Amino acid sequence: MIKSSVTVSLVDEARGGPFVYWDDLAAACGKAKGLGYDAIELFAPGANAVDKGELKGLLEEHGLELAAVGTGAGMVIHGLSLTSGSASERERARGFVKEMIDYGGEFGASAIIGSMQGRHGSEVSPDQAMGYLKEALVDLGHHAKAYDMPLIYEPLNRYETNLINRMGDGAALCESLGEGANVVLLADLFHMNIEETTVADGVRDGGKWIGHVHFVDSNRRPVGLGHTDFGPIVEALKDIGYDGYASAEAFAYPDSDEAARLTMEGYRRWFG
Ligand code: LER
Ligand code: MN
Repeated sequence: MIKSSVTVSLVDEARGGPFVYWDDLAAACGKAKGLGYDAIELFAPGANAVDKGELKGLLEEHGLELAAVGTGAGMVIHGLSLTSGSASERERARGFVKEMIDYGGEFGASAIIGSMQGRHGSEVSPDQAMGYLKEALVDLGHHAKAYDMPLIYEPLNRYETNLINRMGDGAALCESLGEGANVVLLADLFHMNIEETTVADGVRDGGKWIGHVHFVDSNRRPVGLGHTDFGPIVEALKDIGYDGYASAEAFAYPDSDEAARLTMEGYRRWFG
């Protein structure tokens, strides 16, 4: 059974980014429950941003799960990257992610490596960057084992990373690390719309490695407001036996409430 989730951002520096609810966690939890969501996905400034007791209380009050926690604040606030040319910065990046793994882990939620993967460039060759990325994923996947949760790695479109853009390459990376590395893939339907031959083929290429889905339309607006043909994608997700979250990571377009409502309508149509 694929479950529904909606993103909540508390990161001021990410304003305008693809998150449905903003700023007010308590209000977002109330609204998510009101629409029938199973979970929220939290994008927070860091592991100390929301008191764990407060989050636990809100989740319990509204009968919600924590689907996953983002780690991108390490990049957007602190400029950290797991593939930086500086060893000390790579170490700080890993430290930031480990704190987020520890935070989410207590709620049974995985941490997501998206923009924290960084990119290769003048100081770091493509081979070096891939080496750093693999080392980091192995270390962080190992760290996540303490919570019996996998680490989620997200291939991004070419404008956000030059490391891994397609599900097939992500699957090859996971394959090279092995099952024991405890790393799964995030299939973000927006990035895939840019990079894959067809999004459904991308889902099949990711196959058993896909552990999380960002459920969004072609233009990063809520499901139903772009040109994505969801039928074949949903078919492919069923074929690979996916049973994680369909998490609304979309622009708050036309506003947060409508984006959340439209995504739930799409979720019920495609997975209900
Ligand atoms: C970034 O574009 C993205 O899709 C997020 O899920 C990662 O931080
Ligand atoms: Mn995403």
